[in-house]
Amino acid sequence: MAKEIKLPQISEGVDSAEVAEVMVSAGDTISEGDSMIAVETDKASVEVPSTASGKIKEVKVKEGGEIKVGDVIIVLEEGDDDSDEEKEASTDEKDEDAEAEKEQANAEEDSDEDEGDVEEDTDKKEDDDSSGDEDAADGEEGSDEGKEKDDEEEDAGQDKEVKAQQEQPEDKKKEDEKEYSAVAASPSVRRLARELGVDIQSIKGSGEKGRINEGDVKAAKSGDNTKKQTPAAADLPDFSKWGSVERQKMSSIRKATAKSTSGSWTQIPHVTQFDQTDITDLEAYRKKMQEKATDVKITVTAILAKIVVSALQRFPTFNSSLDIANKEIILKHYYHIGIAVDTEKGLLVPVIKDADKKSIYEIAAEITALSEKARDQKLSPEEMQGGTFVISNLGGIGGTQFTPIVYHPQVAILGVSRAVIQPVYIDDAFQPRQILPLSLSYDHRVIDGAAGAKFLRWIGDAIEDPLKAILGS
Ligand code: CAO
Repeated sequence: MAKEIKLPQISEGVDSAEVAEVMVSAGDTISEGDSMIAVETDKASVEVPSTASGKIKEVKVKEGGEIKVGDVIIVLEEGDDDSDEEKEASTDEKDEDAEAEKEQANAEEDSDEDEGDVEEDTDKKEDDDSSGDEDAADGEEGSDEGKEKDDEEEDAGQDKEVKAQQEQPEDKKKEDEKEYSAVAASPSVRRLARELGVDIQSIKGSGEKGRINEGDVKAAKSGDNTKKQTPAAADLPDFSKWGSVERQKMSSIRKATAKSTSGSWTQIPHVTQFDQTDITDLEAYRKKMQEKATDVKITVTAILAKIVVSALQRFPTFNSSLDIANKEIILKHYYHIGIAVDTEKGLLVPVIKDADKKSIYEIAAEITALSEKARDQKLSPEEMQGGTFVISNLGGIGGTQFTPIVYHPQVAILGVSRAVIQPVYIDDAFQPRQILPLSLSYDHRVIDGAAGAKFLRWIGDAIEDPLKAILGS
């Protein structure tokens, strides 16, 4: 009898996840509790065990795909609950031809599905492209109508090129997927590979038709049984030619950071403005505040969050997003400040909601609570959403200056480096003052250089002389 094994609720508030690894294939015999797939969410990476035993009739998920709670992962033929390795091996061998046929059929089915995806994606890209072309046209003189026909012909040619460029990686993806589904190994062998941290895709199987056994995995771990990485696979040279290398899977946080930073970097024309401010008096004030607050640590970041909110209220464009398709700037009337937090697994940016309505004490307590949650990987998606501006304080770690990347779809980010005591010439004499370096990166489509310099100077002035900043000189 066929039984469908579905994705259970992985964790609270998480309804979908990315399939990071498929550990089983059609024809494998699996026992209850054996891992079928590994999924990754923003918060964690989880292996999903089977809730029944039997022989796998069909694997319904693909590596890299999205899966929702309740979606079918595998279809089992129940009753074949024999986890004995010997039997498993002979069953595997007997079924190998049928399995290969099934894999071939699956691969063909997948490639049909993929073709649908390519068309859908291409259509979407065409839409995106047309808005991009519109923007480009806007920047030119003359009527759009008069140019329309020429533009259409030109666009058709460009679209063909875009399609051709897009289809290439898709074809390669199909090839990669076929290769993945062609890896033949039992669940116990796959488990061993995971335990040893060996990428099963890279192992050359010594069994019949390239089947991978335990010995192959162990040999791969010691480094002498891996398939040669073709440079084309990742568009990289074979680094192992020059010395020993190790491949590490990117964590979900690393993947999310890679996606968001490269999206921001490619979409946003960045400018970074540098400045510095004398934080000596503010530090003295902070220490006084700290004496009154025994249960919360008043930090530079918390005070800066409050000052930044005042700056955003005076310079509303910095608290906006650009809607390029509609050629509008969306000004937000709320002040949700993201705080970049360094965690063992990578960068996370929890958000202090309505920072304008909170005291420095409340903001300080919230930063402590959210950064602890971030480091324990306990942040909920809501706690990381809705930010309007980010503060990235690297000063506790060190460095003299850095250029932060704007957090798309926001338009600006404040970088804070390490405050150091420096001699400053005041009233005909050098005096030791604590100087805090600041850097502001912004989207030049929305913010001009003069505005960037004024915004950052206002923050510097507010730190040095709050009364002057608030009341004006
Ligand atoms: N200059 C000098 N010292 C600083 C400082 C600065 N700019 N900022 C903080 N410090 C000091 C603090 O005073 C504190 O010293 P004490 O322990 O002696 O009191 C120490 O550094 C540690 O600060 P903290 O971490 O307790 O508190 P914080 O509010 O300043 O920082 C947080 C909180 C979450 C911003 C920080 O822990 C963090 O993760 N920073 C890294 C952010 C990051 O990775 N950014 C890069 C993102 S890429 O754009």
